Amino acid sequence: MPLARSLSITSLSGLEEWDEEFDLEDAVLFEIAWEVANKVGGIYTVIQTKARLTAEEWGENYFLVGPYVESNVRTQVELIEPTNPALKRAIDKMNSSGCKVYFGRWLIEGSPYVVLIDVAFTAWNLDKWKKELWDNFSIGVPWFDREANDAVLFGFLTAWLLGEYAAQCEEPPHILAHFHEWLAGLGLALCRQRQLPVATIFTTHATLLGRYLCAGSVDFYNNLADFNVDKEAGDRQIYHRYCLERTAARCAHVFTTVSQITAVEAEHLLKRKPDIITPNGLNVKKFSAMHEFQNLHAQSKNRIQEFIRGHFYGHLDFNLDKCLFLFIAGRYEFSNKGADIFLEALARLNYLLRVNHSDVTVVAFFIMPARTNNFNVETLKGQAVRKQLWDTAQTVKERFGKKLYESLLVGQLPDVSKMLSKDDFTMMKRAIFATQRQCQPPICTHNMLEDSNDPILTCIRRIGLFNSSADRVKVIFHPEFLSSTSPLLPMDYEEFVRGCHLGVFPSYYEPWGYTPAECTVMGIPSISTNLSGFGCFMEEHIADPSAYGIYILDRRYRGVDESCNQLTSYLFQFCQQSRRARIIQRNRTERLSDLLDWRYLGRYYISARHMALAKAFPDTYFYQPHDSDTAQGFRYPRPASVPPSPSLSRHSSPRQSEAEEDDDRYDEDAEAEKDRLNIRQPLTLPSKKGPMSSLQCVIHPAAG
Ligand code: G6P
Ligand code: 1S3
Repeated sequence: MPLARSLSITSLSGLEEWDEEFDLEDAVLFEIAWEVANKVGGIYTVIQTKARLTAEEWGENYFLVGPYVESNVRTQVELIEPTNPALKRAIDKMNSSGCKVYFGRWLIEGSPYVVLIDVAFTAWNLDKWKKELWDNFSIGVPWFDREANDAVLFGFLTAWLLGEYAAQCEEPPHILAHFHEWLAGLGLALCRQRQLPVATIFTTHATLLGRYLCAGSVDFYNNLADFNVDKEAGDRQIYHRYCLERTAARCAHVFTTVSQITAVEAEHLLKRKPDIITPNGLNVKKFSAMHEFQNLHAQSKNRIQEFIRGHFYGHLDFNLDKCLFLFIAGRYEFSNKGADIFLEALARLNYLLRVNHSDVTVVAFFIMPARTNNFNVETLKGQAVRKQLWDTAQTVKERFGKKLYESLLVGQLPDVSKMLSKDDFTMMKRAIFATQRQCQPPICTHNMLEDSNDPILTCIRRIGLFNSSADRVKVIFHPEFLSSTSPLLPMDYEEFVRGCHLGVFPSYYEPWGYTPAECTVMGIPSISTNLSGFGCFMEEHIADPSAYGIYILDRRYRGVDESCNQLTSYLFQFCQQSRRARIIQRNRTERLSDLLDWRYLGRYYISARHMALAKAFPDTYFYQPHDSDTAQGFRYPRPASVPPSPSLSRHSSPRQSEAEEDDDRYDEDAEAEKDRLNIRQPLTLPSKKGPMSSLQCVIHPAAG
């Protein structure tokens, strides 16, 4: 009996309605990725956050397929018997033929089913399968490339699973298999070569060659059309990986990528234009109290301030209440992620704040994992000294309180000069002496293994940002991901982001970029670039992004030095905002979160799936392209509270008069309501231009 499953996505604070009636019949969806229940990078976030929506749509017919990694399974997966009879027979058959395939529920939102395959257990097949790969696709994988070997095993095993499932179905099945990234791509190519009844989708989250070329000194975007791709891949010893990636892209019924900029890259490097863009979303948490996220900011900021008190002990000659926390976080790719121009801009900002006698101090955090052998002593000592000062203050406070209480009990006002004893003073003096320090507060919180040639430290040595008293910009490099169990900064990443004022992500190579998106849904402004998928997406969907705290740096049409100046001016402008202006801006930023919610962005995945089913099974499914498939229909207007006149609108970030500075009690509700009403106006500007057109233009040389 065919199941009629379809999804209707309704309006989210003004986003256009979207209804798609599409009868999925008896289709079954397998979503295959190396990062299913296995955190490596951004693809994990895509799969994990999207699961709830996909499970709502596909119910019992949705299965994620990934590698079996015991440590992950122990903490994230509940192993159970397969629920689908045909799938159970397929898994049993594979297990009786020398494989180890597990079935369970992934304990995340949506609790999707997972099929986890132990690739190492079937490594005995590797040579045989490599030969088959060579015979059928002429792709030779060298023995020493462990990741590529895993890709071969995973590919053959997933194709085996899908083939076996098809064979075990009583009726001819309608299988839809969505493969993510080159590591999972071979399974797709094998499905096509074996002519399995499977509709296939391949999503690339970054191209292999793009990442490698950008990390070098190549002028990537201006030469996209001219690269000799085979030679470039060969020169970098990734030709076999590149072939696996390109084969998957070429064989798929539907090929997708996460942003328009990566679509253009894929068209040139993988030689296929994506059929649809599938931007990345997030699971947006909505608080019942409207300003709860502002309170969370204040709470998390207090915790960061505590850390700063310890880190800068003996040098706390700046006002913490006028201190702004900036951060960059992510995979440690120094120039791809823009850490290079961020440091340079910080040096320029330091100069500007000094010459303008600003009372603002900026602390810039670099959270990028590098090789270390643990925290360094000076950093740990800082937190110990802070703790000691706190304990001393508590002891003296208790003694003081006791004396005060005793005096009040006998009906007398205390003699204040006798409230503290000699011992109390000695204890306090000793605590103050302990805060003396001969060195500057450290830049790096850990002992780096490659200290002398680490790119961030080398750059800091060159630009001379050493956390000296005269510096208005201080730098802290934390070369490890954050954790709530850290003895230094016991906060998880989300809490930390909430407590900061601005995320800075001036990437040169960034197919999407989850970090600024995460900032946005937490109401924290961010800087991204027009070379990142996120930046381009926001530019396209928001009339005045900076008014919403979304600063988009131009790295496409400007040289490195010019981009760096622009970044400096964004940072300087940000430092000049009053507290009240920052609060208004955070409210606006948070209002954009619906745009990044899977409930809105999930529609592109849905379209891709319908498109693939209709291509693979034209007798059963029909697909009518939807207007919004180009991801371009909707545009947020300028906030109504931003002055409309051109002369006044130069600063689209909120600004106030001197009298209002630092007053954080203003009518947020009225301001928010004004903007919300504005958003509810009929939405205009559905762009009819093709998905790629905005990128067909000259791009300024980047590397420098
Ligand atoms: C939130 C809190 C306010 C606090 C403000 C600090 O909005 O609700 O009580 O004053 O954060 O903002 P700032 O940008 O100075 O960290
Ligand atoms: C990739 O991860 P990355 O940080 O190596 O995939 C992510 C998810 O699609 C994407 O957000 C990111 O830009 C890519 O680079």
